[in-house]
Amino acid sequence: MASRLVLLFAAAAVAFACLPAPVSAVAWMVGDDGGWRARFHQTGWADGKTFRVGDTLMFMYPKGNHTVIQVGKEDFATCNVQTNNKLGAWYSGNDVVPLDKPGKMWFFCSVPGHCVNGMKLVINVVGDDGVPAPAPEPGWWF
Ligand SMILES: [Cu+2]
Repeated sequence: MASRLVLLFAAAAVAFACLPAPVSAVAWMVGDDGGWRARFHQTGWADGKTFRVGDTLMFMYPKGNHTVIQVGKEDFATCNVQTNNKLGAWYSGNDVVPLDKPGKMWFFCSVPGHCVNGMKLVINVVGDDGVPAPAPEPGWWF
């Protein structure tokens, strides 16, 4: 009986070890401790980071000082805040933005003068496909 139990545990352990490790979603604190702030683009915060579908961006700032507006590429380039061009808009100062599909996302602050002074962020979100699972360690029993 006891040996059968040990066998069961061993089988469970092997089965568990063979499961692919799930890629856990990341909640990105935009700007880290400095938060979403003036001249954000110059910080290079997004450089070298890999944003994936399922992750979230968290924009932290004093409510009323800034905004988070998602726009298209053209409006991002020109800091166009005049028209009804918003793909998304957040104002709470504690804004959680889900990254729900692959592709580029453009954000800026709509407070006058902020975007033109560089308070903007562009990220590239990558999907699950095209990201190969890590190869298993070969021959650990040798
Ligand atoms: Cu701002």
